[in-house]
Amino acid sequence: MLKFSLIAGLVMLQITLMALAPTSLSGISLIPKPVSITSTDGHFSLTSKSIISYSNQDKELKRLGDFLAERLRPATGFALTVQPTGSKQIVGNISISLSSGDPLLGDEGYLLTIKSDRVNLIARKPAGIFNGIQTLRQLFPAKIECTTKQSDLWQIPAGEIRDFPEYAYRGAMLDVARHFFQIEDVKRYIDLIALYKMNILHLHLSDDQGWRIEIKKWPKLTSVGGSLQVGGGKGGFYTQEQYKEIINYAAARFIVVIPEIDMPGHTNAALASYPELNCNDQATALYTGTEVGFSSLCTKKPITYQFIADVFGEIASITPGPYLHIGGDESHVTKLEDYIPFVNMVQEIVVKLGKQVIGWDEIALSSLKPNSFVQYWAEAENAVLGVRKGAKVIMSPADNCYLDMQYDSTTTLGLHWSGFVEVDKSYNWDPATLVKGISKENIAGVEAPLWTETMVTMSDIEYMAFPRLLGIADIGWRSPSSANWNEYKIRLGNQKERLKLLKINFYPSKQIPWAD
Ligand code: IFG
Repeated sequence: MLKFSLIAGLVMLQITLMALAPTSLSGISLIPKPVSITSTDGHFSLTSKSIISYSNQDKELKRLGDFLAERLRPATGFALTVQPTGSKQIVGNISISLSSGDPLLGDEGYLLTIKSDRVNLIARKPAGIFNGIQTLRQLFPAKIECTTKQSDLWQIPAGEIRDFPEYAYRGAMLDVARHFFQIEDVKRYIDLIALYKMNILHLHLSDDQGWRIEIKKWPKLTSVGGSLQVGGGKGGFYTQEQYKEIINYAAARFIVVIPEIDMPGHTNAALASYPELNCNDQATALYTGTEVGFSSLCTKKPITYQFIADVFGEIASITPGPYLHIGGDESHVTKLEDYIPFVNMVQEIVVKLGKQVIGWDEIALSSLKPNSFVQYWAEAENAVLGVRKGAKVIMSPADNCYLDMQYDSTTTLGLHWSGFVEVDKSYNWDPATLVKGISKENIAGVEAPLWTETMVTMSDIEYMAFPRLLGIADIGWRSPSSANWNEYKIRLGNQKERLKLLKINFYPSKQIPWAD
């Protein structure tokens, strides 16, 4: 009798769980929204016997197979061994392989085919496999993100997802200068932006309140300039070894790090560290307030350019990515006739180092080097000027993308100089039509800056970045024709359990129908 009731109970559990499983592949809420999803009958079940196989004895694919296995093992409790293809093929396999068969997929796209007996993930490049893995994670029930074994049915409805990004540059910026964030927080931010297929991390490494990267030739930049932060608390900085650790952690997730050393403005930390960088040869006091636009390197002094060459020289030598960000914003105390030749000189230094220049939109006032990017944040006419001078634009309009803008007047963190930015405002904009004179072919992509004048902890960062960052990630990836707030807000609401299981301290906006 007991045996019978036990079996009956298990059958009931199976039926209940089956009932909860999504009925079709296209019924699953994915962010970013894939380009195309085709549902077919049946479903794939991951079981304790499943293995992850990778093709061509490719060590990068082996690493990606391990990355996938490490994300699926905790919640499933399955061994999920990672083996080269050719080992015995059993039902329940996940196979990953490279194939140049589908040119439209580009470097970051993928083809994910889910059949009842196997899942095949194909891409032209490893980055595509990585993006397919992020989608695969979202196809399993949200409990896949648990760190302990769950008694869930690890099923995915059958079908096919063919996917590739709209923009090549899909970024998030983290200001570690106003408040310093330890390397663990930066790595967590990298993990979180990678979940949503972002591929750029722009680190704002210096400002009036702090210098956060070791420069061996100018050690007081960190010993003095890195000692404090907004509010007067203990600051901090990354040694070059730690910076390289961040670079490698990001690279393993196909994220390029863009270091920014802001100049000529936003430089009080440097000016407080070295008297000779000041026109009057007197070091300024360290600054722990939140005003902007009051500082400037001394554009007249040759030592200023030696300083810049040393700084960017050391940073370029430990930055594999092609870009250096020179800032250039809010140089309110630098005369325009000094600002323009200064920015021209800095661009020469960057290009001599073999890197591409990125700057905030004000740098468009200078004569831009080829292959430069202007980052549109406040003045559309600067960005349009940049386009006229042959630059590409990174779209970061403060009205939509600044994650430090308060959601509304009750938000205790953040600022509101660019207005309140609720979740709909960060989603309801189209980079390709926002500014007259800037069209799709002028745009490198999108970036969501997070300034930290008012943010002290990772929890603060998560509260302001999530869920708005997901909308900007969606804009960067999806095809523009799929822009639809009423559809998106439901898709976002269905991410609730996943966000909670990832322990993300997200803002539960009232605009979103958060799923139970
Ligand atoms: N503008 C400043 C940032 C920061 C921001 C806060 C840019 C390019 C206001 N410059 O945004 O340093 O203070 O919202």
